[in-house]
Amino acid sequence: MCLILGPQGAGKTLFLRRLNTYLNIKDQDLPGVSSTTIPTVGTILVNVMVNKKQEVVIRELGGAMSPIWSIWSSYLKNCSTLMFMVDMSNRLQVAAGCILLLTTLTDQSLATERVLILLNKTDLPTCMSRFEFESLFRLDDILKHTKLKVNVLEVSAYTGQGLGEVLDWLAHNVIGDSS
Ligand SMILES: Nc1nc2c(ncn2[C@@H]2O[C@H](COP(=O)(O)OP(=O)(O)OP(=O)(O)O)[C@@H](O)[C@H]2O)c(=O)[nH]1
Ligand SMILES: [Mg+2]
Repeated sequence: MCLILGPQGAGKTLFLRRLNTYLNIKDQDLPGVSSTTIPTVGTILVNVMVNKKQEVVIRELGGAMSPIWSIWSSYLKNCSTLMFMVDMSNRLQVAAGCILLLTTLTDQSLATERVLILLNKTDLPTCMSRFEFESLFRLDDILKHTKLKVNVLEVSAYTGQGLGEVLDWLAHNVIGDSS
């Protein structure tokens, strides 16, 4: 099971909706699916075809659950890969998201070493750059002191930017993951 977490409104639901239809939509420059969402209450499961043969089940944990850390933490025990999403257009949330991300990465229950950080909403003019994010989060320092295999991708759930790379990452990291 792949897990996707991140603060409220980061774009997880729209992102999963886009991933779910990505292989079937010919013109990847168009949003293709409705961008109207409602906040996720609890969790939702989405099946995603990562290529023509391989399907992955991804569980979203609604950001509203993040204050209920014990529940969130219980899902970390059962994940084989983890995606963490941050809204790069919301600078206040990026800072809060960094704390949440660090708490997640250091959680003793985290069952996987394979982590993908998704820097979302890169289509918006107010978005923070990847360099700014990495400086704020001190990603290099963190990676020096962990055995986690962390990748970072800039994406837009709205335009579809980066979705192909995410599918590649899933295809390479969920091999043998049947749940
Ligand atoms: N411009 C832009 N808007 C986005 C993007 N991704 C999501 N949104 C919008 O952001 C809002 C929140 O998106 P959701 O997908 O519901 O966010 P979420 O992370 O699932 O939120 P919770 O379920 O509350 O944790 C919606 O209005 C989306 O249309 C993006 O890449 N670009
Ligand atoms: Mg949601």
